[in-house]
Amino acid sequence: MKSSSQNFTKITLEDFPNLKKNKIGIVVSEWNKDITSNLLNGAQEKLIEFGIKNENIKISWVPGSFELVYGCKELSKQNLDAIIAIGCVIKGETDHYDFICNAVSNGIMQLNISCSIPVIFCVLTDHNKNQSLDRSGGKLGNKGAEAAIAALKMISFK
Ligand code: DLZ
Repeated sequence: MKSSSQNFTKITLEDFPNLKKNKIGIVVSEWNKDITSNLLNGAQEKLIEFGIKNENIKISWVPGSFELVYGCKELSKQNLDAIIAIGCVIKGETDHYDFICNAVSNGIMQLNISCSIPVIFCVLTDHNKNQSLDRSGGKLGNKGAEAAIAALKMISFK
């Protein structure tokens, strides 16, 4: 299996020596829950591996990826250091896929402009379920774990 962090510069525990007090919000979409649950597990495990306390990870569920933006906006009012938005949009027979992908990616980009904390984009936008399975703990790693690393890097950036 590919390393979940191979697209990023390699990091070690020493890169993030003191994350005991940092708080991270994760907003997760219920749509395609089998996939988003795996992404959530990947993110949570990676955050804990690097020293974030489990009680400092606030997880909130929303119905679908379209609602991730509102969920992240609400969580951004709490005392958190970063937010990860987790969703999975799979192409169907209509244009719904394009509308949701555009809305959620633009919405999260806007939050990154308006909020004082980073909002990490962990939304799979796949053409079929196999692509999503490959990226949520399958042969292409776990994008949730990659999103967790991105969140930690952005906390240290700040
Ligand atoms: C309606 C819909 C469809 C067709 N497909 C997906 C999807 O693949 N992934 C996803 O996260 N959500 C989907 N949704 C639900 C929308 O995101 C949203 O929850 C509803 O349109 C209600 O606003």
